[in-house]
Amino acid sequence: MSSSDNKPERTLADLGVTRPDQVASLFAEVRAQFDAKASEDFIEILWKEWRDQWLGRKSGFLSRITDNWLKPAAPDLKRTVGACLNDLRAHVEAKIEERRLSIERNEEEWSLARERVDLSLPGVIRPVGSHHLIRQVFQEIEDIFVSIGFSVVEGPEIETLYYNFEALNIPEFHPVRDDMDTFYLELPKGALTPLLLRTHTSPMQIRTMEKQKPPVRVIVPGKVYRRDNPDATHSFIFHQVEGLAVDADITFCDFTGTIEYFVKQFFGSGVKTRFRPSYFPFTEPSVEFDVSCPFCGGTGTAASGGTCSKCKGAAWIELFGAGMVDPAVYGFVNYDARKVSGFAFGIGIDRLAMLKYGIDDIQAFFQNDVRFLRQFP
Ligand code: FA5
Repeated sequence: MSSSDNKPERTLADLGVTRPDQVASLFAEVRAQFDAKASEDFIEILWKEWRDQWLGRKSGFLSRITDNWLKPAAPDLKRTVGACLNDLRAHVEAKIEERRLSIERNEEEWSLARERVDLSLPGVIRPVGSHHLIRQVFQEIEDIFVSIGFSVVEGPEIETLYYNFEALNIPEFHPVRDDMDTFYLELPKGALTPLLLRTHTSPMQIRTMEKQKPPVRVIVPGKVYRRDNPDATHSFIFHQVEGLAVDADITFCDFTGTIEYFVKQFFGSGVKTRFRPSYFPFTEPSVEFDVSCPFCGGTGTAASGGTCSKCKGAAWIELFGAGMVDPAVYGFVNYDARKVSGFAFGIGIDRLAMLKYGIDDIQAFFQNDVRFLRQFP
């Protein structure tokens, strides 16, 4: 009922209603107005407002009709007003309840619809991370060496001069230090010994032998640091895997056989290895291992007929340094050089990975460009 149409606020006498048929048509008018509203769409809050407007105890339309129409009605109209009011009340209450139920039903349907799981919808794709290629190559190498009896150990990246140089037979003014004179840590005044970021994983040869009596068979994967200017094959952080085997009767044949086994497992049985004399202060004799170029099949000629771009026509690619452990090193770890022998190697992992996976620039490993990383899931 509109507020301008405030008939329930006035008495029947005021409204000029004096006959029962006028009463009936007045109630019909009120009922029509109620019905017009009852067919509208309700949300719960509007339904409550509507309910109170009609059924509110004091100011609801039905209470106003009771007070203003029924109570003061002339005796000859009272019966008709009473009957019409009862009809109207029953109608209003039933309709209001009906709408309440329908609101409740709608809400249930809504919440069911909201909660319904549509299994036909595409799933949420959560990107799964993967290991960095360097980590994967570490794993490949570890698997190969573990399968022939080596164990994996790790060591500190911050080293003393003793482990990084001296115990490896590199005394203070040895020219080899020039390449490796590298990142020193700023220490508080009075610190006992300078510390540096290790330049190779070889200090772990010493740390391992200090802890363990022969036989020793370990590999040491890890990060190393050098003051090298970055270019396509140099980085100031890179990765190595150190290897060390020491026992009562290890020979040069054991050494080359082990390396050959590793290289064939890693690159495939088609590759050949060779070694050339080299020099490291902590191995004697020292060698550089080369592998026949896996890209041109060790011919130096690319499939197109031109020079192989990977080995530059040399047919061989330098792999890593190695050698038989220099007896002088055993002196630093209290091994009896007359009773033991062994070999050691230090593989540069970044260059090895570049070679195997055809990567042209070492810097790609450190740039974290997902377009690069995604190529090695
Ligand atoms: C050494 O570091 C010796 N410790 C290896 C060794 C261990 C010899 C045990 C004998 C016995 P070298 O300086 O050559 O050796 O480095 C080993 C490998 O590290 C190189 O073959 C190369 O693959 C890699 N490497 C060296 N410098 C860099 C650099 N700046 N960036 C990326 N890789 C490097």
